[in-house]
Amino acid sequence: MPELFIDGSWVAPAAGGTRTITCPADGSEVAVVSEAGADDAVAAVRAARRAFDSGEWPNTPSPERGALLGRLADKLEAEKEQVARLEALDTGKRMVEARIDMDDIIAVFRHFARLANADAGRVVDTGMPDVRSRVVHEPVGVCALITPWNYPLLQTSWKVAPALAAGNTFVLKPSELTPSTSIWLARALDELGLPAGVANLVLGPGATVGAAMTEAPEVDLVSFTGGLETGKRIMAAAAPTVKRVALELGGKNPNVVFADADRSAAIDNALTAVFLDSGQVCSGGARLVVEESIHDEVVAELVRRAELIRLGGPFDEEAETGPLISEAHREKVQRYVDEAVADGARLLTGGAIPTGGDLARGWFYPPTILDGCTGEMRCVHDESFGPVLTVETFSGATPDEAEDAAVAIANDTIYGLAGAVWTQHAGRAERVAGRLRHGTIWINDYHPYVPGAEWGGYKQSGIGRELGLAGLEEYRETKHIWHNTRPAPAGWFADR
Ligand code: TXE
Repeated sequence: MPELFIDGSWVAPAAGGTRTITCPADGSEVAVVSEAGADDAVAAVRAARRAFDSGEWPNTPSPERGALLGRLADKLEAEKEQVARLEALDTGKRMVEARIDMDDIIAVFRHFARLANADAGRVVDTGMPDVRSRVVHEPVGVCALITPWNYPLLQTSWKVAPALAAGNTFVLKPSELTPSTSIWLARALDELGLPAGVANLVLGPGATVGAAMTEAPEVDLVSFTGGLETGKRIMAAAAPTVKRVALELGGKNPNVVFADADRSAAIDNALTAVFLDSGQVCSGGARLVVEESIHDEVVAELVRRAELIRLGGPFDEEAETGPLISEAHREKVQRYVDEAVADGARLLTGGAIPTGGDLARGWFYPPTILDGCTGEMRCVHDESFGPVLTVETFSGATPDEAEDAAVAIANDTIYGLAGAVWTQHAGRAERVAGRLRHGTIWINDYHPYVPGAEWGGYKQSGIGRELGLAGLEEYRETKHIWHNTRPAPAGWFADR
């Protein structure tokens, strides 16, 4: 069966293209899937338009829309192991992480299943007894959903679940590198009886398929998660038809450690912050900003622990993290490290591609720590999106000055997705959390999130929010309805 899902049918690409998907951990073939062209994307967008304009889904009662998402969560729960395996093979990540991703995805579907019939609108008091004024929510329309490769089905669930809960139709384009779980999703929605044309799936490269979706005049909203440069291109492509855009464009996230922090918790979490999923996490804590007085001790311990981290493929029970997504991505990470060293950063560990044993078959890169970094270095202000920790220090003649210095460094970035502060001083924790210009702040923790809380970036990390209630509102229009129950002439212009 071909893997494009357009207007309720599984169809082959018009030009008959295919793509071989390989596992980044060992280069083995995972699948050969259909590869769409721009024409297929346009056909999918038009199907979604028809399903929105004349189909039943936008007018399906919201509790029914929510119930479908609940059944989708049940289905994923039942098929969790199989879907986790698909995700692990496409991304190279360990099965244990893929299973955690599945649990997160189930929670996301359930969150939006619950929200589907929440917050239906509100009545506005006009102060006029004969006028009923109310604000109602309606679906935005046709959504183009474009997702990346690091958390393929999770990022997709953040978009598909609210899009469906709000009554929209959509065309989904996953990363060309990791399509398998999006194919599972389209099959699941088909089996659950979603009307034809509501959910459409096209597979293929961003430059052709993705661009056709963002340019199509029939699309009302583009929701994109990916790199900053692609995000700018998408905004520009959406501009001529003034589409709504929702963008999550990654971050360069500071992890600020004060001298009074719980040392062992701060060090242990600093490792997870940056090396989880080999650094391919938009909220990864790739910038350690540490108070000078504890720098040596913290960094020495980080280096010791980083060198203990075991790399391996999806089914290696001993492995603690996996490969990078592709050879091209690994080369990019290596360039950042080489350039940092040339700029004066001190390479304390890592920094070289493994050449022996099983690791040589995949796109592995070792946990890497660069000390003596400054804000001018590209490795500090650009997203390397690999297992690379840069270390910057701060100090001050007084505690307040140290606090100001830490905040200044942590905010010195064009991004603003996430950050953390480690201190046992409650007042300092709150003050710093309040001053950091990032969309998520962890105090004495790193990485956890819940579907009930909004996620998204300040500054160039993006536009809009996913999850929470705002994550549903992205997919809703707001309409004001004014009803005069006692019509009368306005009398503004004279009746001559
Ligand atoms: O991402 P792209 P890439 C960052 C990270 C990484 C960099 C580049 O720094 O190194 O981005 O990664 C589709 N019109 N993040 O090149 O290009 C593409 O097909 C429409 C952060 O893999 O942004 C894929 O489906 N779509 C991030 C999706 O965009 C286009 C996660 C993401 O790919 C397109 C991943 C176009 N012109 C990478 N060009 C995060 N925020 O978590 C590409 N695409």
